Amino acid sequence: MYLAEKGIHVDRVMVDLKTDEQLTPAYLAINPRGTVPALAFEDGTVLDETSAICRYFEALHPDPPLFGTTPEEIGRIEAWTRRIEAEGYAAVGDAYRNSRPFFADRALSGKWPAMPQLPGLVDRGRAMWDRFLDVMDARLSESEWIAGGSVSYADICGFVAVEFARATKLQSVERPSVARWHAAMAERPSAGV
Ligand SMILES: N[C@@H](CCC(=O)N[C@@H](CS)C(=O)NCC(=O)O)C(=O)O
Repeated sequence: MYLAEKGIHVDRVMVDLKTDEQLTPAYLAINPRGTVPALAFEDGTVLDETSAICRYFEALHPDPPLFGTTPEEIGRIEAWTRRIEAEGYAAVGDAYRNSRPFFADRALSGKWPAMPQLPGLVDRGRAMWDRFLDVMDARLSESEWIAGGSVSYADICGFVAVEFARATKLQSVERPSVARWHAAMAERPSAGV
């Protein structure tokens, strides 16, 4: 979604998570962490974090800016992005990974020693998601976009978190300001890619 917003073309290879292709020797030779996405350079360097990959492209192509330009914008976008990752993604991830039989002994994504599922994290993840949505709703009742007056990487992160929650049937009571913002994000051409 970030690349589409920026109009950046990158050669991409799909990795099929449904068949655990990310854990095959061929993929682990590229990214030993066993997660997607990964950005591989010809010199063998690999970036294995989504935000880091986007920051790399932002440094190469600053316009249109999605990580802010003023010190205040940059700080606000970073603060919201980290919160969405640490609270939103974590909540959905905990509820999802600890409840699906497919992830038995693989409660953490990527290549780890056996990691048992902890059933208590399912309810905790749901409660965390609910609280997180309250915070998002309050923020979006006072601001058009998550980090301020224009769309930013924080909105992409937040949108993906909400989509992930919907896909895992986590969505609870509809929040009016989240709904308004979500509809605006869903209309962006980048949401369709
Ligand atoms: N913090 C990493 C997380 C990457 C991650 O966990 N990706 C998931 C897909 S959304 C994955 O690779 N899962 C592999 C697995 O479940 O084994 C990032 O933002 O790039």
